[in-house]
Amino acid sequence: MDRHKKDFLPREDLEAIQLKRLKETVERVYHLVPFYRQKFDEVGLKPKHIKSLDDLKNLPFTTKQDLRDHYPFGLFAAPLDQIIRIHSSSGTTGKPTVVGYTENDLKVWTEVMYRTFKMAGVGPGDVVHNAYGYGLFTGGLGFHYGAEAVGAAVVPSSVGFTKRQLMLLKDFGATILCSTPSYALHLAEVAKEEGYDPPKDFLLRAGFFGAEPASEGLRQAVAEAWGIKYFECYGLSEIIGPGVAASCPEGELHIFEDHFIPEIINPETGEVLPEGEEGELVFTTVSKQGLPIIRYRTKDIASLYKAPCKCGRTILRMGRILGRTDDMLIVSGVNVFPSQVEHVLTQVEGLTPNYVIVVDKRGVLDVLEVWVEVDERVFTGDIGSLENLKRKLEEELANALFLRARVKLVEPKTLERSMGKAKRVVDRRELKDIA
Ligand code: DLL
Repeated sequence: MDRHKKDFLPREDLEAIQLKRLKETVERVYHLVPFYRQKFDEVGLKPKHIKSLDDLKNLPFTTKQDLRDHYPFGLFAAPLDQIIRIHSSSGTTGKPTVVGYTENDLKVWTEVMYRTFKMAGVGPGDVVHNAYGYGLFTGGLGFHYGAEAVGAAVVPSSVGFTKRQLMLLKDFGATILCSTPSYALHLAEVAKEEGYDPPKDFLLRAGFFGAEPASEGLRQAVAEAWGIKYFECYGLSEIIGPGVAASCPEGELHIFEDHFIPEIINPETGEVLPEGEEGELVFTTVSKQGLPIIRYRTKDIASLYKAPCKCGRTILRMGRILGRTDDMLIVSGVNVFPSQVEHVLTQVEGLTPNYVIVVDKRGVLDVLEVWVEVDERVFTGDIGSLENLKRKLEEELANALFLRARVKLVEPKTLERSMGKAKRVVDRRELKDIA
Protein backbone atom coordinates (compact mmCIF):
# COMPACT_ATOMS: atom_id res chain seq x y z
CA MET A 1 0.00 0.00 0.00
CA ASP A 2 1.23 3.50 -0.83
CA ARG A 3 1.78 5.02 2.63
CA HIS A 4 2.22 8.72 3.10
CA LYS A 5 5.62 9.24 4.72
CA LYS A 6 4.51 12.22 6.81
CA ASP A 7 2.22 9.91 8.79
CA PHE A 8 5.22 7.81 9.87
CA LEU A 9 7.96 10.35 10.77
CA PRO A 10 9.95 10.01 14.00
CA ARG A 11 8.30 12.36 16.54
CA GLU A 12 11.37 14.65 16.75
CA ASP A 13 11.29 15.25 13.00
CA LEU A 14 7.56 15.86 13.07
CA GLU A 15 7.87 18.30 15.97
CA ALA A 16 10.69 20.15 14.21
CA ILE A 17 8.38 20.67 11.20
CA GLN A 18 5.57 21.83 13.50
CA LEU A 19 7.79 24.36 15.29
CA LYS A 20 9.18 25.82 12.09
CA ARG A 21 5.69 26.17 10.64
CA LEU A 22 4.23 27.55 13.88
CA LYS A 23 6.84 30.31 13.95
CA GLU A 24 6.09 31.20 10.31
CA THR A 25 2.34 31.24 11.00
CA VAL A 26 2.66 33.46 14.05
CA GLU A 27 4.85 35.90 12.08
CA ARG A 28 2.31 35.85 9.29
CA VAL A 29 -0.77 36.59 11.36
CA TYR A 30 1.03 39.18 13.51
CA HIS A 31 2.03 41.18 10.47
CA LEU A 32 -0.98 40.63 8.23
CA VAL A 33 -4.05 40.39 10.48
CA PRO A 34 -4.79 43.41 12.71
CA PHE A 35 -7.02 41.26 14.94
CA TYR A 36 -4.10 38.99 15.89
CA ARG A 37 -1.62 41.83 16.28
CA GLN A 38 -3.98 43.52 18.74
CA LYS A 39 -4.63 40.29 20.68
CA PHE A 40 -0.90 39.49 20.89
CA ASP A 41 -0.04 43.06 21.90
CA GLU A 42 -2.64 42.95 24.68
CA VAL A 43 -0.70 40.12 26.34
CA GLY A 44 2.73 41.53 25.37
CA LEU A 45 3.52 38.67 23.01
CA LYS A 46 5.78 39.04 19.98
CA PRO A 47 6.44 36.37 17.32
CA LYS A 48 10.04 36.05 18.56
CA HIS A 49 8.70 34.75 21.90
CA ILE A 50 7.69 31.47 20.22
CA LYS A 51 10.75 29.34 20.84
CA SER A 52 9.25 25.90 21.43
CA LEU A 53 5.97 24.07 20.84
CA ASP A 54 5.28 24.53 24.52
CA ASP A 55 4.97 28.29 23.93
CA LEU A 56 1.78 27.62 21.98
CA LYS A 57 -0.14 27.69 25.25
CA ASN A 58 0.73 31.39 25.70
CA LEU A 59 -1.08 32.41 22.53
CA PRO A 60 -4.65 33.73 22.78
CA PHE A 61 -7.61 31.63 21.65
CA THR A 62 -9.73 32.34 18.57
CA THR A 63 -13.47 31.62 18.57
CA LYS A 64 -16.30 31.36 16.06
CA GLN A 65 -17.52 34.71 17.38
CA ASP A 66 -14.19 36.30 16.35
CA LEU A 67 -14.78 35.04 12.80
CA ARG A 68 -18.33 36.39 12.87
CA ASP A 69 -17.17 39.76 14.22
CA HIS A 70 -14.81 40.07 11.25
CA TYR A 71 -17.32 38.83 8.66
CA PRO A 72 -16.70 38.14 5.85
CA PHE A 73 -12.93 38.41 5.17
CA GLY A 74 -11.54 40.29 8.19
CA LEU A 75 -9.30 37.48 9.46
CA PHE A 76 -7.83 36.57 6.07
CA ALA A 77 -4.04 36.79 5.98
CA ALA A 78 -3.81 36.93 2.20
CA PRO A 79 -5.11 39.65 -0.13
CA LEU A 80 -8.24 38.75 -2.04
CA ASP A 81 -6.30 38.40 -5.32
CA GLN A 82 -4.55 35.38 -3.81
CA ILE A 83 -7.76 33.71 -2.61
CA ILE A 84 -9.05 31.21 -5.15
CA ARG A 85 -11.85 29.48 -3.19
CA ILE A 86 -14.38 30.57 -0.59
CA HIS A 87 -16.54 28.28 1.54
CA SER A 88 -18.75 29.00 4.49
CA SER A 89 -20.41 27.08 7.24
CA SER A 90 -24.05 27.71 7.92
CA GLY A 91 -24.72 29.08 11.34
CA THR A 92 -28.06 28.45 12.97
CA THR A 93 -28.16 32.10 13.93
CA GLY A 94 -26.67 35.21 12.37
CA LYS A 95 -24.02 35.38 9.70
CA PRO A 96 -22.17 32.32 8.46
CA THR A 97 -18.47 31.76 9.07
CA VAL A 98 -16.48 32.43 5.92
CA VAL A 99 -13.23 30.67 5.02
CA GLY A 100 -10.85 31.44 2.13
CA TYR A 101 -8.17 29.31 0.48
CA THR A 102 -5.08 30.26 -1.51
CA GLU A 103 -3.72 27.95 -4.19
CA ASN A 104 -1.32 26.52 -1.63
CA ASP A 105 -4.14 25.98 0.90
CA LEU A 106 -6.02 23.89 -1.66
CA LYS A 107 -2.84 21.83 -2.13
CA VAL A 108 -2.67 21.22 1.62
CA TRP A 109 -6.33 20.27 1.70
CA THR A 110 -5.92 17.88 -1.23
CA GLU A 111 -2.88 16.34 0.47
CA VAL A 112 -4.71 15.62 3.73
CA MET A 113 -7.68 14.16 1.85
CA TYR A 114 -5.23 12.07 -0.19
CA ARG A 115 -3.80 10.78 3.10
CA THR A 116 -7.38 10.12 4.29
CA PHE A 117 -8.21 7.96 1.27
CA LYS A 118 -4.87 6.15 1.54
CA MET A 119 -5.96 4.91 4.97
CA ALA A 120 -8.28 2.53 3.10
CA GLY A 121 -5.89 1.96 0.20
CA VAL A 122 -8.17 3.81 -2.22
CA GLY A 123 -6.57 4.32 -5.62
CA PRO A 124 -6.91 3.81 -9.38
CA GLY A 125 -9.72 1.41 -10.20
CA ASP A 126 -11.83 2.51 -7.24
CA VAL A 127 -15.13 4.29 -7.84
CA VAL A 128 -15.78 6.86 -5.10
CA HIS A 129 -19.44 7.77 -4.69
CA ASN A 130 -19.39 11.17 -3.00
CA ALA A 131 -22.73 11.91 -1.34
CA TYR A 132 -21.50 14.87 0.73
CA GLY A 133 -23.07 18.17 -0.23
CA TYR A 134 -21.33 20.15 -2.96
CA GLY A 135 -21.52 23.89 -2.50
CA LEU A 136 -20.56 26.19 0.32
CA PHE A 137 -20.28 23.15 2.63
CA THR A 138 -16.69 21.83 2.56
CA GLY A 139 -17.67 18.13 2.49
CA GLY A 140 -18.36 17.70 -1.23
CA LEU A 141 -15.35 19.44 -2.77
CA GLY A 142 -12.97 18.30 0.01
CA PHE A 143 -13.62 14.62 -0.70
CA HIS A 144 -13.78 15.26 -4.44
CA TYR A 145 -10.23 16.62 -4.74
CA GLY A 146 -8.81 13.92 -2.48
CA ALA A 147 -10.45 11.14 -4.51
CA GLU A 148 -9.08 12.56 -7.76
CA ALA A 149 -5.62 12.91 -6.20
CA VAL A 150 -5.43 9.20 -5.36
CA GLY A 151 -6.48 8.40 -8.92
CA ALA A 152 -9.96 7.04 -8.17
CA ALA A 153 -12.98 7.77 -10.36
CA VAL A 154 -15.14 10.16 -8.37
CA VAL A 155 -18.91 10.35 -8.82
CA PRO A 156 -19.95 13.82 -7.60
CA SER A 157 -23.49 12.82 -6.71
CA SER A 158 -23.89 15.32 -3.82
CA VAL A 159 -26.94 15.06 -1.54
CA GLY A 160 -30.59 14.24 -2.23
CA PHE A 161 -32.30 12.29 -5.01
CA THR A 162 -31.76 9.14 -2.96
CA LYS A 163 -33.29 6.72 -5.50
CA ARG A 164 -31.07 8.06 -8.25
CA GLN A 165 -28.05 7.75 -5.94
CA LEU A 166 -28.84 4.07 -5.43
CA MET A 167 -29.05 3.50 -9.15
CA LEU A 168 -25.65 5.17 -9.66
CA LEU A 169 -24.11 3.29 -6.72
CA LYS A 170 -25.11 0.01 -8.28
CA ASP A 171 -24.69 0.72 -11.99
CA PHE A 172 -21.29 2.46 -11.67
CA GLY A 173 -20.04 -0.23 -9.31
CA ALA A 174 -19.05 2.17 -6.53
CA THR A 175 -16.45 0.67 -4.21
CA ILE A 176 -16.21 3.58 -1.75
CA LEU A 177 -19.09 5.55 -0.20
CA CYS A 178 -18.61 9.03 1.29
CA SER A 179 -21.51 10.54 3.26
CA THR A 180 -22.71 11.44 6.73
CA PRO A 181 -23.35 8.27 8.78
CA SER A 182 -27.05 9.09 9.14
CA TYR A 183 -27.43 9.46 5.37
CA ALA A 184 -25.57 6.18 4.76
CA LEU A 185 -28.14 4.43 6.93
CA HIS A 186 -30.99 6.17 5.13
CA LEU A 187 -29.56 5.08 1.77
CA ALA A 188 -29.57 1.47 2.99
CA GLU A 189 -33.18 1.75 4.15
CA VAL A 190 -34.35 3.17 0.84
CA ALA A 191 -32.31 0.54 -1.02
CA LYS A 192 -34.36 -2.20 0.65
CA GLU A 193 -37.63 -0.36 -0.03
CA GLU A 194 -36.68 -0.08 -3.68
CA GLY A 195 -36.13 -3.82 -3.95
CA TYR A 196 -32.32 -3.87 -3.87
CA ASP A 197 -30.60 -6.43 -1.73
CA PRO A 198 -27.75 -4.63 0.06
CA PRO A 199 -24.94 -5.44 0.46
CA LYS A 200 -25.22 -8.21 -2.18
CA ASP A 201 -26.28 -6.00 -5.07
CA PHE A 202 -23.42 -3.54 -4.56
CA LEU A 203 -19.62 -3.58 -4.81
CA LEU A 204 -18.94 -1.24 -1.87
CA ARG A 205 -15.99 -2.24 0.32
CA ALA A 206 -15.41 0.83 2.52
CA GLY A 207 -16.90 4.19 3.41
CA PHE A 208 -15.68 7.50 4.83
CA PHE A 209 -18.16 8.91 7.28
CA GLY A 210 -18.10 12.14 9.22
CA ALA A 211 -19.45 15.68 9.65
CA GLU A 212 -21.61 14.56 12.58
CA PRO A 213 -21.17 12.40 15.68
CA ALA A 214 -21.95 8.69 15.44
CA SER A 215 -22.18 6.23 18.32
CA GLU A 216 -20.64 2.77 18.09
CA GLY A 217 -24.14 1.38 17.43
CA LEU A 218 -24.75 3.70 14.47
CA ARG A 219 -21.31 2.87 13.02
CA GLN A 220 -22.03 -0.83 13.28
CA ALA A 221 -25.46 -0.43 11.72
CA VAL A 222 -23.91 1.39 8.73
CA ALA A 223 -21.07 -1.12 8.36
CA GLU A 224 -23.48 -4.07 8.52
CA ALA A 225 -26.15 -2.61 6.26
CA TRP A 226 -23.58 -2.05 3.49
CA GLY A 227 -21.17 -4.87 4.35
CA ILE A 228 -18.25 -2.42 4.42
CA LYS A 229 -15.36 -1.28 6.60
CA TYR A 230 -16.22 1.98 8.36
CA PHE A 231 -13.59 4.72 8.15
CA GLU A 232 -14.09 7.99 9.91
CA CYS A 233 -13.19 11.47 8.78
CA TYR A 234 -13.20 14.49 11.09
CA GLY A 235 -12.83 18.12 10.23
CA LEU A 236 -14.29 21.58 10.37
CA SER A 237 -14.44 24.38 7.86
CA GLU A 238 -12.59 26.87 10.05
CA ILE A 239 -9.53 24.58 10.08
CA ILE A 240 -9.73 23.30 6.47
CA GLY A 241 -12.90 21.20 6.05
CA PRO A 242 -12.81 17.38 6.10
CA GLY A 243 -9.25 16.06 6.44
CA VAL A 244 -8.20 17.31 9.88
CA ALA A 245 -8.18 13.69 11.07
CA ALA A 246 -8.99 10.29 9.59
CA SER A 247 -9.17 6.75 10.90
CA CYS A 248 -6.57 4.13 9.96
CA PRO A 249 -7.23 0.42 9.29
CA GLU A 250 -6.95 -0.16 13.06
CA GLY A 251 -9.88 2.19 13.55
CA GLU A 252 -7.77 4.87 15.28
CA LEU A 253 -8.49 8.48 14.38
CA HIS A 254 -5.18 10.20 13.44
CA ILE A 255 -4.70 13.95 13.27
CA PHE A 256 -2.65 15.32 10.37
CA GLU A 257 -0.66 17.27 12.88
CA ASP A 258 2.11 18.44 10.57
CA HIS A 259 -0.62 20.87 9.38
CA PHE A 260 -2.95 21.20 12.38
CA ILE A 261 -1.55 21.21 15.93
CA PRO A 262 -4.13 19.95 18.43
CA GLU A 263 -4.53 20.70 22.14
CA ILE A 264 -7.15 19.68 24.67
CA ILE A 265 -8.25 22.34 27.13
CA ASN A 266 -10.56 22.63 30.05
CA PRO A 267 -13.45 24.53 28.40
CA GLU A 268 -14.13 26.51 31.55
CA THR A 269 -10.62 27.65 32.50
CA GLY A 270 -8.78 27.41 29.17
CA GLU A 271 -6.02 25.44 30.87
CA VAL A 272 -4.23 22.82 28.69
CA LEU A 273 -5.03 19.28 29.84
CA PRO A 274 -2.60 16.35 29.85
CA GLU A 275 -2.67 13.51 27.35
CA GLY A 276 -5.69 11.22 27.65
CA GLU A 277 -7.94 13.69 29.47
CA GLU A 278 -11.27 14.71 28.03
CA GLY A 279 -11.84 18.33 27.13
CA GLU A 280 -12.37 20.80 24.30
CA LEU A 281 -10.31 20.32 21.14
CA VAL A 282 -8.32 23.34 20.02
CA PHE A 283 -6.43 23.55 16.71
CA THR A 284 -3.73 25.83 15.36
CA THR A 285 -3.18 25.63 11.61
CA VAL A 286 0.51 25.87 10.74
CA SER A 287 0.60 25.70 6.96
CA LYS A 288 -2.45 27.67 5.85
CA GLN A 289 -2.04 31.08 4.24
CA GLY A 290 -5.53 32.36 3.42
CA LEU A 291 -7.05 31.91 6.85
CA PRO A 292 -4.41 30.73 9.31
CA ILE A 293 -6.05 30.34 12.67
CA ILE A 294 -4.46 30.37 16.11
CA ARG A 295 -5.79 28.13 18.88
CA TYR A 296 -9.29 27.79 17.44
CA ARG A 297 -11.80 26.55 19.98
CA THR A 298 -13.79 23.86 18.18
CA LYS A 299 -16.30 23.20 21.02
CA ASP A 300 -15.85 19.50 20.20
CA ILE A 301 -15.13 17.26 23.17
CA ALA A 302 -12.44 14.60 22.74
CA SER A 303 -9.07 13.46 24.08
CA LEU A 304 -5.58 12.96 22.57
CA TYR A 305 -3.17 9.99 22.67
CA LYS A 306 0.50 10.01 21.76
CA ALA A 307 1.43 6.33 22.01
CA PRO A 308 2.33 4.90 18.59
CA CYS A 309 -0.51 3.14 16.84
CA LYS A 310 -0.46 -0.50 15.74
CA CYS A 311 -0.64 0.77 12.15
CA GLY A 312 2.80 2.38 12.61
CA ARG A 313 1.65 5.96 12.22
CA THR A 314 3.38 8.35 14.63
CA ILE A 315 0.90 11.20 14.26
CA LEU A 316 -1.33 11.74 17.29
CA ARG A 317 -4.59 9.92 17.79
CA MET A 318 -7.77 11.49 19.04
CA GLY A 319 -10.66 9.70 20.71
CA ARG A 320 -14.10 9.87 19.12
CA ILE A 321 -15.93 13.16 19.40
CA LEU A 322 -18.07 12.74 22.50
CA GLY A 323 -20.25 15.75 21.86
CA ARG A 324 -19.96 19.49 21.68
CA THR A 325 -19.80 21.92 24.54
CA ASP A 326 -22.74 23.74 22.96
CA ASP A 327 -24.60 20.47 22.28
CA MET A 328 -25.05 19.75 25.91
CA LEU A 329 -28.60 20.02 27.09
CA ILE A 330 -29.30 20.97 30.65
CA VAL A 331 -32.52 19.26 31.65
CA SER A 332 -33.70 19.90 35.19
CA GLY A 333 -30.11 20.77 36.04
CA VAL A 334 -28.69 17.51 34.66
CA ASN A 335 -26.21 17.60 31.76
CA VAL A 336 -27.31 15.45 28.85
CA PHE A 337 -25.37 14.85 25.62
CA PRO A 338 -27.29 13.53 22.60
CA SER A 339 -24.45 11.01 22.11
CA GLN A 340 -25.29 9.41 25.48
CA VAL A 341 -28.89 8.92 24.41
CA GLU A 342 -27.80 7.47 21.06
CA HIS A 343 -25.44 5.08 22.77
CA VAL A 344 -28.20 3.77 25.06
CA LEU A 345 -30.78 3.25 22.37
CA THR A 346 -28.40 1.43 20.07
CA GLN A 347 -27.80 -1.10 22.87
CA VAL A 348 -31.49 -2.02 23.10
CA GLU A 349 -32.66 -4.77 20.78
CA GLY A 350 -35.59 -3.80 18.55
CA LEU A 351 -34.79 -0.11 18.10
CA THR A 352 -33.15 1.78 15.23
CA PRO A 353 -30.66 4.66 15.48
CA ASN A 354 -33.30 7.01 14.06
CA TYR A 355 -34.34 9.25 16.94
CA VAL A 356 -35.08 12.78 18.06
CA ILE A 357 -34.66 14.25 21.51
CA VAL A 358 -37.43 16.67 22.42
CA VAL A 359 -37.07 18.92 25.43
CA ASP A 360 -40.06 20.89 26.58
CA LYS A 361 -41.39 22.70 29.59
CA ARG A 362 -44.53 21.72 31.51
CA GLY A 363 -45.13 24.61 33.84
CA VAL A 364 -41.77 25.19 35.45
CA LEU A 365 -40.52 21.65 34.93
CA ASP A 366 -38.29 20.46 32.12
CA VAL A 367 -39.48 17.35 30.31
CA LEU A 368 -37.17 15.16 28.28
CA GLU A 369 -38.68 12.97 25.56
CA VAL A 370 -36.90 10.53 23.30
CA TRP A 371 -38.73 9.61 20.12
CA VAL A 372 -37.30 6.56 18.49
CA GLU A 373 -38.25 4.42 15.51
CA VAL A 374 -38.67 0.74 16.26
CA ASP A 375 -37.19 -1.91 14.03
CA GLU A 376 -39.55 -3.18 11.31
CA ARG A 377 -39.17 -6.72 12.66
CA VAL A 378 -40.58 -5.84 16.09
CA PHE A 379 -43.24 -3.51 14.79
CA THR A 380 -45.87 -6.18 14.93
CA GLY A 381 -48.58 -4.02 16.40
CA ASP A 382 -48.51 -6.14 19.56
CA ILE A 383 -49.09 -3.48 22.20
CA GLY A 384 -47.74 -5.61 25.06
CA SER A 385 -44.32 -6.12 23.53
CA LEU A 386 -44.06 -2.48 22.47
CA GLU A 387 -44.94 -1.44 26.03
CA ASN A 388 -42.14 -3.67 27.34
CA LEU A 389 -39.67 -2.22 24.87
CA LYS A 390 -40.65 1.30 25.89
CA ARG A 391 -40.27 0.49 29.58
CA LYS A 392 -36.90 -1.13 28.99
CA LEU A 393 -35.54 1.90 27.17
CA GLU A 394 -36.90 4.26 29.83
CA GLU A 395 -35.11 2.23 32.46
CA GLU A 396 -31.82 2.15 30.55
CA LEU A 397 -31.99 5.88 29.91
CA ALA A 398 -32.67 6.60 33.58
CA ASN A 399 -29.62 4.52 34.55
CA ALA A 400 -27.35 6.23 32.06
CA LEU A 401 -28.56 9.82 32.34
CA PHE A 402 -29.61 9.97 36.02
CA LEU A 403 -32.78 11.53 34.73
CA ARG A 404 -36.23 10.30 33.74
CA ALA A 405 -36.95 10.48 30.04
CA ARG A 406 -40.28 9.66 28.43
CA VAL A 407 -39.93 7.36 25.48
CA LYS A 408 -42.20 7.55 22.47
CA LEU A 409 -41.82 4.61 20.12
CA VAL A 410 -42.73 5.54 16.58
CA GLU A 411 -43.32 3.55 13.41
CA PRO A 412 -40.37 2.76 11.16
CA LYS A 413 -39.49 5.55 8.70
CA THR A 414 -41.69 8.23 10.24
CA LEU A 415 -39.02 10.59 11.61
CA GLU A 416 -37.61 13.12 9.19
CA ARG A 417 -34.40 12.08 7.39
CA SER A 418 -31.61 14.49 6.72
CA MET A 419 -29.45 14.46 3.60
CA GLY A 420 -26.55 16.02 5.46
CA LYS A 421 -26.05 16.44 9.17
CA ALA A 422 -28.90 14.88 11.15
CA LYS A 423 -30.84 17.17 13.49
CA ARG A 424 -31.25 15.23 16.70
CA VAL A 425 -32.51 17.80 19.18
CA VAL A 426 -35.65 19.91 19.31
CA ASP A 427 -35.55 22.25 22.27
CA ARG A 428 -39.01 23.71 22.58
CA ARG A 429 -38.05 25.57 25.74
CA GLU A 430 -36.15 28.10 23.60
CA LEU A 431 -39.34 28.96 21.69
CA LYS A 432 -41.29 29.36 24.93
CA ASP A 433 -38.64 31.65 26.40
CA ILE A 434 -38.92 33.94 23.37
CA ALA A 435 -42.74 33.90 23.33
O1 DLL B 1 -18.50 18.99 8.79
C1 DLL B 1 -16.41 19.07 7.61
C2 DLL B 1 -16.56 17.61 7.28
C3 DLL B 1 -17.21 17.23 6.11
C4 DLL B 1 -16.02 16.65 8.11
C5 DLL B 1 -17.32 15.89 5.79
C6 DLL B 1 -16.11 15.31 7.78
C7 DLL B 1 -16.77 14.93 6.63
P1 DLL B 1 -18.41 21.92 9.45
O2 DLL B 1 -19.67 21.99 8.68
O3 DLL B 1 -17.65 23.19 9.69
O4 DLL B 1 -17.37 20.99 8.71
O5 DLL B 1 -18.74 21.22 10.83
C8 DLL B 1 -17.73 20.90 11.74
O6 DLL B 1 -18.92 18.94 12.54
O7 DLL B 1 -16.81 20.82 14.76
C9 DLL B 1 -17.91 18.61 14.64
O8 DLL B 1 -18.78 19.09 15.63
C10 DLL B 1 -18.72 17.94 13.54
N1 DLL B 1 -17.96 16.82 12.97
C11 DLL B 1 -17.21 16.79 11.84
N2 DLL B 1 -16.68 15.55 11.66
C12 DLL B 1 -17.08 14.79 12.73
C13 DLL B 1 -16.85 13.44 13.15
C14 DLL B 1 -17.54 19.65 8.42
N3 DLL B 1 -16.13 12.60 12.43
C15 DLL B 1 -18.29 20.18 12.94
N4 DLL B 1 -17.42 13.05 14.32
C16 DLL B 1 -17.21 19.76 13.92
C17 DLL B 1 -18.16 13.89 15.05
C18 DLL B 1 -17.88 15.62 13.56
N5 DLL B 1 -18.42 15.15 14.71
